[in-house]
This record gives sequence, C-alpha cells and structure tokens, in this order.
Amino acid sequence: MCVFVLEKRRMPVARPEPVEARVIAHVDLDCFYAQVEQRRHPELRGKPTAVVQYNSWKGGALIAVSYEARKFGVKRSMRGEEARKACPDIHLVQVPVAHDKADLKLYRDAGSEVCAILARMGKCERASIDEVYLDITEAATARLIQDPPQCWVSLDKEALKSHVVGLATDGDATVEVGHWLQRKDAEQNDQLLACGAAIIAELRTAVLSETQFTCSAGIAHNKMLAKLASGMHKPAQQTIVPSSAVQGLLTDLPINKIGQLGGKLGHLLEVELGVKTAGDLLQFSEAKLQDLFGMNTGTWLWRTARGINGDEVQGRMLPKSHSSGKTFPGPKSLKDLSAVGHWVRELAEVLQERLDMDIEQNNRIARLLTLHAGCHLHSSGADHARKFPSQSCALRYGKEKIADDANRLFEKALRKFCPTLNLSPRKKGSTASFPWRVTGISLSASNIVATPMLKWESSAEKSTRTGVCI
Ligand code: DCP
Repeated sequence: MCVFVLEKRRMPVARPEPVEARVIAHVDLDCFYAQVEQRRHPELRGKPTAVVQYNSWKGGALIAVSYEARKFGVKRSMRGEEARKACPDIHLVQVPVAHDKADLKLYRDAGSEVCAILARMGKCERASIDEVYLDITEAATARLIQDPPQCWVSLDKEALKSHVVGLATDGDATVEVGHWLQRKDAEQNDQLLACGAAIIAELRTAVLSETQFTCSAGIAHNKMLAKLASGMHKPAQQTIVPSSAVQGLLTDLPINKIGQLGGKLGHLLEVELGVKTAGDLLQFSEAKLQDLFGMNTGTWLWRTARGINGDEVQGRMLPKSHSSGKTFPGPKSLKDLSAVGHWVRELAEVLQERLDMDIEQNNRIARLLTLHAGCHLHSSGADHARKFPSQSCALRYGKEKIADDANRLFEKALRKFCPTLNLSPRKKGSTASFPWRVTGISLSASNIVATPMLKWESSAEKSTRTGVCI
C-alpha cells in the first residue's frame, strides 16, 4: 500500500521509452510578449522593453522583459515603477485590453505563426502560448542516411553555436562543437542528435527570417531532457543533451525544475524524504518508491531520476481548452453576487468569442464548461484562505447560456465551500455583507472535439448554430 495518498488524475504517467532512440526538441520563444511588441513597434527593437499587465497599480506588474532590460536587473517580479528605477530608459508597453481585461489574441496568433514554421520538419505539439515540442526523429534519421555529419563540408553557423551538455570547451567553442557534431567515432544516437541540431538550427533561422522572432531550443532523446535543455542557454541559442551527459546534468538539478515535480509531489519528496535534487532520488530503489507513492508514480520517479521519459509528442497544434479569466486583487476583490454576476457575463462573452473562432477556423466545438475561482472566507474578523472547489457542467453555446450556467456553478461551489451560507438576496437597505471575497474567476471550455459537418454549412447556418445549444 502506498504511504502518500495523491490525487490520481494529477499524477504523471510512467511510459517506457521506445527501444529506438528518438530526436525530440523543445523550442521556447525568448521574452515572447516583449518580442511581439517590439515587432509591432519597430522603434522598440534593441531597446529595453517590458510588457505590463492591465492593472496599472505602481506602473503595472511586468509579465515579459526583453533581454536588453534584463541587463539592468529588470525582472518579471517587479512592477513598472521599480523597473524604471532599475532602468530609466525602459519602454513599458501595456498588454492589449478588451472587455476590461487583458486580450492575448495578438500573442496567441504570433505563437501560431511560429508553430506553422516549426511543424515543417516533424510532429509538433503546442505546449503553451510560446512553447513547442517537436519529434524530428524521421527527419534526423533521413539526414543521417543521406548526409551524415562527418560528410558535412560546411557547417551551419547557427548549429555551430550549439551548446553540448558535458562538452568542456576551453578554446574556441565553435571549433570544439564542430568537432563534436562531426566525430567519426560518434555513437549512432549522438549522430542523430547532431542531425537534429542541424535541423533545429535551420528551423530557428527560418523562424527569425519569417517572423522576426528569436527562440531557444533543447535537443535530446526525450521531452523531459529537451525541456530542461531549452532554458539552459537563452536567448537565441540551442543546447544538445547527449545520453552520456544525462546523469551529470541531473545530479544537482533541484527537483522543482523537473516538470510535474514543482507541485505537491515535489513538496512531499522534499519534506518527507529530504530529496532536494534529482541526484538525491537515486538512493531509492524502484520498489521503495512504489511502496511510498504507488506503482505508477514510483516507477515514474525512478525513471525521472535517470532521465528516462517515454512521453510522446502529441501532434497537436491547437489548444486543448479555451479559458477566460480575471483576477481581483486586494481591494478589488468581489464582495457580492451581483459583482460576480457582472464579471461572469464579461468572461462568458470573451469565451464565446473564442469558441466562435474555433468553430470558424478549426471546425471544433467544446463540450465542458468549468468555473474556477479564488475565494476567501472571513469569519471572526480573520481571513481564511481555503480552496474553492471548481465546478463543471455540459457546455451550452451562447454567451447568455454560458453566463447563466457559470453563475449556477459559482453558487453551487459557494454552497460546498461554505455549507452554512445563506445565498438569498439581501433585503433592500441591508448593510450586512457577504462573508466571502472573490479574488479571481476563470471560465474554461474543454473536451474539444472536431465537428466535420460544420465545414459544409453556410456562414448563416453557422451563426445560427453558434447561438444554439450544442
Ligand atoms: N506570461 C504571463 N504571466 C506570467 C508569465 C508569463 O503573462 N506570470 C506570458 C508573458 C511571456 C509569455 O507568457 O512573454 C511566455 O512566458 P515565459 O515564461 O516563456 O517567459 P518569456 O518568454 O517572457 O521569457 P524567456 O525568454 O525567459 O522564456
């Protein structure tokens, strides 16, 4: 029996790695929103720039910082005023706004442009607004057969600038990287990575020339290692992880840097077992980890400590869900049902717009509506933070229906959150306030499926249908 009980659906799944080595890349755009704004306002190119949130308190919270601004110590944790103190010449651009909240369409579309280019060479999974996994095994294998690295006469400048984990470069790094890429005695897996590095260098060059965006990449034999590597050298660089360097890379790696160990599982490892790095995990046998965390999670942890990860690149360029949310920090928190109702209507309208766009562009519909909220209960003068339960129901199309359903979900969640609460409307003139504060609401539409039939409908039919419950 496992000692630590964890919520199953949130646990990573242990998948074995395929026998044949794969070539996987993780590509991450550099200071993404800042680059999008620098492209939109060319006068900002090369200048310290940051994108600030919609809320303008103390100059707004920074959400993206250009690398020119980072040289002055400007960080994402700062607000505009603090950033200006560190870098008086910084250009602060406010995120676009619609419906009184941040509108990310500009950035989402820019991410799609990049995805379309990266997908030219293999299976492409859009992992977030500015991150993509690529499985380029086939392209790398074909290149190894037709044009092996040791026969390359000239080497792509971008490929030569690669970093190779575990390769000591005392002299001219590009010469040593060139030797590594073209070694005659290299094992086949390293030769595949060399071909992968050449392909990714070409794709990154294409992204730069076609979109003006720079990106960084990690190239390895699995998703976990590729993701770790893409952030090692930024901006506009790429990093290769040969199998021989994996253990060295992981030994001192803090566990919270590994995807899926940043949350409760990572916290348990640290607090209960004193595990701080992936290297610390090596002392536990697979059987011991299975005893502690269950069969699946135990095996996943054992493999993760050794850099083994069988997750597949999903071949998905479209998002798995749509969401629309807003936070109401401190004094802006919502204090009654009518304020919540107002914001639920605004968010429902934005969500419906995105659902319409998905039908229009991709012939897809979503089937599940979920409401998440941050809520604080205050009793006897003290604020108690408790987790507000998320609630879901079948999604009905049309902004009014979404708003009605979301309001019902909110009230249902509130009753679970605080069973003794009286939700009936306050009498006119009553000064009694609700014993809760809402600090954030988000509506999401998921369980998205294709609707091939819609492709053949006229736009008039389509607009009728979007107003109808599906
Ligand atoms: N973002 C946001 N709020 C956050 C973090 C990020 O709105 N708390 C947005 C702005 C970022 C984009 O997401 O530009 C991508 O986030 P990343 O974490 O990938 O960071 P950047 O791309 O900005 O910088 P880096 O070059 O370090 O990846």
